[in-house]
Amino acid sequence: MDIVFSPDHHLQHGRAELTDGRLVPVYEHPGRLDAVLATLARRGFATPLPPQDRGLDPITAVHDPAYVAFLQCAWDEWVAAHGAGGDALPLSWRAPGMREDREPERIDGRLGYWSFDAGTPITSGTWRAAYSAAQAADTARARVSAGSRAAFALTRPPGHHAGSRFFGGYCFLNGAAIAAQGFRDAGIERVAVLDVDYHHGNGTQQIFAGRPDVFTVSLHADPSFCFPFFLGHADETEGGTHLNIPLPKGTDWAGYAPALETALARIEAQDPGALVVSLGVDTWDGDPISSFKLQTGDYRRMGQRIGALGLPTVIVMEGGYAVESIGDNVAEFLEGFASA
Ligand code: SS9
Ligand code: ZN
Repeated sequence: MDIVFSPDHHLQHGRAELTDGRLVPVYEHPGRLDAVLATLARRGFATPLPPQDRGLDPITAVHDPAYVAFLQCAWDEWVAAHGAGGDALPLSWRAPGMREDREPERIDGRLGYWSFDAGTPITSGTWRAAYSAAQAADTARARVSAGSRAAFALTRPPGHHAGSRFFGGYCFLNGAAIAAQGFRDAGIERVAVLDVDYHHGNGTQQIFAGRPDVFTVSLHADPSFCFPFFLGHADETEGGTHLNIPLPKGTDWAGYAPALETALARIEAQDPGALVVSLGVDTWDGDPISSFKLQTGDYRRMGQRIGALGLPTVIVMEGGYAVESIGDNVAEFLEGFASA
C-alpha cells in the first residue's frame, strides 16, 4: 500500500484548546503522527512518499475560495491585532436572527464567521500544515487513479469536520472530500466516502449533501451526546445521498460490526468506482476524548471488511488521540485491509 506523508504536519502545534471549561493542551498534536510513523516503520510498512504539490485547485474544488483566502491570512491578521503570544481562537458566532451576509472586518469576528467551535487553534504554521495534508490526500488519490489498489494519506490536521466554508473539530481542509472530488474529476462516475471516526463527519456530509455522484456514510457517536452535536442524526439522508449511523456511548465491536455491515451493504448498492475512508481510531477503548470500546484487534477486522469491497481506495487519517495505541490501531487496520 502506498503511504503519503509530509513532515509539514509539525507546523500545526496549537498551544491550547477549550475543553470542559478549561484551557488544556491540545489533544490534536504532532506526537500523534510521529507515533504512527514510527509504528508503521517498526512493523515493516513501505517508506512514505512525499505529496506532490498541485496548488490550490484540488482544495478549491471542495472549499469556497473566500474561505481558503481567509485561512491563508488569518494568523497574520491575528498577530497584527493581538500579537503572537497566544493561538488564534474564535469566541463569537452567529445565532439565528443574526446576519450571514456581512463578513466582519476584524479578525475576531472573521474567526467566528468561518468556524463552528473554540477547540481548533490557528497558529503560525496552520495554513502550511493543512495545505500539505490536503496535497497528501490528493496525491494518495492520484496514486490510486494511476492504478494502485490503495493509498493511505497519513495526515494531520484531520479534515472531516471541515466544510466548504468552515473550520472546526481540529479540521481546516477536508482531505477525504478532496480525494473523493479528485476521483470524480478523474472520471469516476460514482464515489463513496465511509467515515469511521468516532465523531460524525459533518464537513464531509455538508460538502456532498444532495450530490448523487458522491455517496457519504458516517458511523459515529450519537450527536445527542457528542460533538459536533448539531448534525449526524439518522434522519439526515440528504435526498438519499447520505447515511448516518449514530451509535450509543460505550459501543464495542459487538455493537459496531452490524452497523459497519449496514454501511458496507449500502455502499455496495451504490456500485461506486472508488472509495474514500475517513479513518479515525478515536473509537479505541482508551481514547482520552471518546467513549467507544473497540480493541486494537478490532481494527484488523474493520480493515478486512472494508478491503473486501474490492474497490480502489484512499484511506485518510482523521482522529485518534491515544498516542500509546494510535500506531498499532492504524497498522492493524491497514494490514487487515491489505489481507482482504
Ligand atoms: C474534547 C473536545 C472535543 C472536538 C473533537 C474533534 C475530534 C476530531 N473534550 N473537541 S476527530
Ligand atoms: Zn474524531
